[in-house]
Amino acid sequence: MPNIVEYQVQGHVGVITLNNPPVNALSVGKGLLQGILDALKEGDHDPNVRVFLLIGGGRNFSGGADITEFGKPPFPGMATLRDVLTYMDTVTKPMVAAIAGPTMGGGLELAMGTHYRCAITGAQIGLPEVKLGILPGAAGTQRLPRLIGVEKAVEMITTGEPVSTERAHELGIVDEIVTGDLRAAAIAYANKISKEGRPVRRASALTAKVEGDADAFFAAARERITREFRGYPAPLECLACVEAAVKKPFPEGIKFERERFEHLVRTTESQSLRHAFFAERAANKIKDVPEDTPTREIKSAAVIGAGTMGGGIAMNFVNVGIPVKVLEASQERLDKGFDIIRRNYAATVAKGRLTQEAMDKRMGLLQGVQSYDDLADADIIIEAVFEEMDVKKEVFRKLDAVAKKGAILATNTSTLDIDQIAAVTSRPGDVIGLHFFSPANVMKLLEIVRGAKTAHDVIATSMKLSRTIKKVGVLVGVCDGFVGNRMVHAYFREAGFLLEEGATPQQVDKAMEAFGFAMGPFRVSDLAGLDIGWAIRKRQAATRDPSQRYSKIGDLICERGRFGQKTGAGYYKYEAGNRKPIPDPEIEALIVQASKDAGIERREISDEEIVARCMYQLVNVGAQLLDEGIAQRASDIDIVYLYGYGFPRFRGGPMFYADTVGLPKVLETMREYHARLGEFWKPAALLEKLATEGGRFN
Ligand code: 3H9
Repeated sequence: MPNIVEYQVQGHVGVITLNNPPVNALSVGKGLLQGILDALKEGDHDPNVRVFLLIGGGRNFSGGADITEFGKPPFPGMATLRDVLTYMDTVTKPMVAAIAGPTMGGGLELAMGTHYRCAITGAQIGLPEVKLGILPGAAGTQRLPRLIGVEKAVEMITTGEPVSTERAHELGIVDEIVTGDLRAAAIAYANKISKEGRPVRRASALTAKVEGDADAFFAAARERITREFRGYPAPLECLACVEAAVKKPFPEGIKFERERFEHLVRTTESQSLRHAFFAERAANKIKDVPEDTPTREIKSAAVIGAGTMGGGIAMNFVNVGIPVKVLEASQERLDKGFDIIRRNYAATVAKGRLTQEAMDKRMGLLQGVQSYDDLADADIIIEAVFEEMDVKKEVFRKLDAVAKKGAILATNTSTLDIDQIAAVTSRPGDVIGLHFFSPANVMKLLEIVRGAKTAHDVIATSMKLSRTIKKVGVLVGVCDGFVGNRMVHAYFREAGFLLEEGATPQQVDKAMEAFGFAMGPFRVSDLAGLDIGWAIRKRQAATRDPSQRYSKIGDLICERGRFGQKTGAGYYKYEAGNRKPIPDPEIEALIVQASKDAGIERREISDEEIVARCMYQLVNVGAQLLDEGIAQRASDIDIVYLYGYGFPRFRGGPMFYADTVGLPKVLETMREYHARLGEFWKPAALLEKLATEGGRFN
């Protein structure tokens, strides 16, 4: 193992190499920053050293500060990034940074503390701190606007989006693009700087300028950011720091930035966003399927069904260059399905987000077929047919007969028992659930459902596939509705009870939207369509326990032919060609009557109660899923909600939200609801346990 920082003098270049795989996070605790500081001091006193080079030992320069150290006690006696940068501003020999791979956050701040930056093609260069609910806290908000101008710096810092090597060169972050072996090229560049006698160039000595009226620029930016980033405090704080770069001298700007950083890092929003970052990565890890499990090759795919779901699923594959055969019963249905896909791509082309050439290439990778025999050579086959057990079983019997050995047989079911489906085949190990969320070409979540007999390499391949097709895969077990839908069922049910007790659809929606959801439950229902749920409820009516509370409001609305936006009316009414929901007195009258018929006296319901009741239903079912082992870990449930249900990221996911509220408080409220509202409110055993023991879900 090389030292975390290696210092070598090559000719007259003091080369400081960062070795902290996998991303060269700038760890204080492991001594990486202390190592850089020591090396700089040593070279500073060495007359043989004329120029410094900072370079990453692995594939990248640095991914930034070590996020795992945030919120931890400081490491006394160890240098921090700010200590290193303060010292760098006193160094009188030129310093060069060699940028490669992801060079982000503190990594870029360190590079901006040097005097010259060279970079190799393929780097991703940015200040993504805002995505973690913080701001660049090591002078990034002060140096970047001085280097590239205020407008562009505001854009980069408030969105957190990285730029390419070439763009960074255009902007003035990178001075020289180098090719070939980075180390050799960077040493040559450093030597050139030294030989030409180029001076030290401190970004801190430059002036951050706004083109035009600075006050007007910041006022407009503040207004836009407030509107765009509702619920997120960091973007506005980033802007305030850039404004300080314009209006205050460098040392004062740094002081201001530091204060705002310290404030943000403690906010619940930042804790939630950092949780989401690690949760997303943890979801890739499966307890009994090690990371080195061999995977099967997926070079071709097949989708059964060219409906909205099947078409959306197929698009994911052709988007990444994997050819797909789409099976339908008739040419007419194939034509209809392909037409929708074509229109979908054409809309993207019209918006300038896809070239016509790329669209043609993708369409060319789609092939319509009408016989199961045509699926024989596919590496993976995903069925997206009608959600009915017998239909699915029939499809799998046919697949078992035609699919090649080793093909993965996947079902897109959102509720049905994978084990029953697998049991009709002679190869249950090859069967898995791949639950895409609608619209399947847009939604990032992929619930990967393992059956009792699903083979480990099929699980590993599916997890890898989720990344290939740019989805976030979460492994779950078999139960009715899996993780996402089982939880959301309780959420919608509760929203219905709230109507019965005194709320209106618009009040519930407004409360949940103020909480952070893009749309409240009734707007979502109207968008998705009410008829499918109604059909399911009618099928289940015979087996429903009559002693359990049941709100009829959803059924009554459907009985009037109101199926949501597609029929121009649902919980709301809609004007033709307009998606804006309009509260409808007819629905309010229907709800009031329904309360009366159910013998419920309507009352004033606070927004706080609406949020608590909807959210804690999610949390309670989440706790049951954990207890039953359907979800591997609480953070997986959070990821399902963040990527599948538009859960506000700044709240970290339902389980993390419960942790931030405090489980004893959640439990106390649930017990109160249990006494008042009945069995659906019985606290889950795991919640009882954790709340009593002072534990957390995460
Ligand atoms: C900052 O810099 C603050 C300063 O302004 C101020 C300081 C005073 N720290 O994503 P991957 C881990 S804030 C700790 O799968 P990729 C990650 O958890 C920071 N750990 O790789 C994972 O661990 P595991 C600003 C980190 O190639 C492993 O590395 N920087 C960090 O797909 C591999 O990660 C950012 O926000 C970190 N900074 O993508 C950048 N970064 O294997 C955050 C990664 O145990 N990082 N890990 O699951 C990223 O965006 C991506 O990781 C990156 C690589 C693009 C770098």
